[in-house]
Amino acid sequence: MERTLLIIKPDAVKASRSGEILKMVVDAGFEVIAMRMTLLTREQAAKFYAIHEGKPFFNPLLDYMTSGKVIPVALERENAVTKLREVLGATDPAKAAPGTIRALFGTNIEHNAGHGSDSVENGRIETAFFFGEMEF
Ligand code: IDP
Ligand code: MG
Repeated sequence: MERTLLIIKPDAVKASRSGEILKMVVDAGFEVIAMRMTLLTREQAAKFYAIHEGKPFFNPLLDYMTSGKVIPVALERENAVTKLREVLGATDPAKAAPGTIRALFGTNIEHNAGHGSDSVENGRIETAFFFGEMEF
């Protein structure tokens, strides 16, 4: 079964939207296979987002992702990576389809409520980042 990582980002956690977001992914047919709440260190955030190092939004992104608790959630479903990105909506909440997590709960292109893995390979790497190589 395909695996992907959802992160409920600090703005959504602070706004008490975590329950609604989890309900949306469960209603979309995902199984929650692991979940926790954590405050990322700057080092962890930099490692997780290493692909964006050097981009103008990299340091602000680390500020944001370490500004409060996040909820990483390992999810499984057929076609999980593509499907989660559909449920999340476009990176910029202003461009996200109505009814998507980012359209409903995101503030702007940076503070956009949720993360979803962008490939099947990264789904494996990112779930392992938070939950190790444990058998679910
Ligand atoms: P994604 O989260 O939709 O995969 P990425 O391009 O991988 O989008 O960017 C990672 C995160 O960095 C975004 O979710 C968002 O929080 C932030 N970000 C992306 N592009 C910008 C930008 O142009 N300005 C500010 N923040 C951005
Ligand atoms: Mg991405």
